[in-house]
Amino acid sequence: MKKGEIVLGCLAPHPPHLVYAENPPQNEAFSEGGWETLRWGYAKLARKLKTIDYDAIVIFTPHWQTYIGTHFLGLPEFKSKSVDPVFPNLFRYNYDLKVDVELAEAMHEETAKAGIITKMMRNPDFRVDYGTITSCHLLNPEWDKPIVTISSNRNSHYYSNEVMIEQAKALGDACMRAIEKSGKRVVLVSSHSLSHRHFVTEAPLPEDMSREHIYNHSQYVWDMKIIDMFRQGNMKEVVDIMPEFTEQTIAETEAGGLIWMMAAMGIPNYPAEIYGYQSVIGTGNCIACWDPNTNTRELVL
Ligand code: 2X7
Ligand code: FE2
Repeated sequence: MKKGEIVLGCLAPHPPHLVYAENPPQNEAFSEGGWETLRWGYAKLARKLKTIDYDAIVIFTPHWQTYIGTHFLGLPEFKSKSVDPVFPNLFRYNYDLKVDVELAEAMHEETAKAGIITKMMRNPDFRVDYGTITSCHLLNPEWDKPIVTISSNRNSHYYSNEVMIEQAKALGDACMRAIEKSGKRVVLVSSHSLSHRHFVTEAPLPEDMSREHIYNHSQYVWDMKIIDMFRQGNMKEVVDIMPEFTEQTIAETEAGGLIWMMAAMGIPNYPAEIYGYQSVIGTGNCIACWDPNTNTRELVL
């Protein structure tokens, strides 16, 4: 069997506002739009994905939080309504998604072999988190590929950002070994914002773009510094600076998604493709991807 490989790694932020703004038939809420810079960026990345031959999407989400170990979705189908606990006015999404259970089990097995506590989620009534749904919807609105969701073990909170990084690296290495053995072509997705200070009161009309701006200037400067490293292909430095960035900007990188993805991809030393940056309720959101294929890698923005 041919060795499996990671064909793309995507940084895919998941504010539910972006799905709300798109008005897809799955979501009950209605909007007049909003956050176009991010939505148009997503549409461009979704078009690139359509040109790539791949078998499954593997997504790491900070909104499925597990306190004992790392969990993997482990049933072929999950179908229900996902209601955002903070923004039920924006996000009440009817999902029906397929899971690549074979790949999830292979990653679970390699993760256990690496000494990480891990479990398969086999509860048919389990409610899939809105991070998974939002990022997957915007990357692949047709939902025509199976996914694997990986939970975020709360290492940053239980221990420290440094422990989180070590654990996320070990998890990324384990997932890579499983992908290689599977023979599959896989897209990785790290679902999160960058800086994460946000407003505490919502505008009367959520999509009123006259109210949207970054929370404060220092958050913006940090985000730009990190994005510049993405552009330079300096992911080793991003990994090194991650504890400080996470602490200073309360970033959603605290869950470990970016480090997990970078470790699985061998810490890329080539430039990321940047698809957009915009604030959502004051948080900093960047859409980016790392394309290991030199023939298809582009300078997007
Ligand atoms: O989960 C989120 C997020 N990460 C950023 C912005 C707004 C809402 O939800
Ligand atoms: Fe989030």
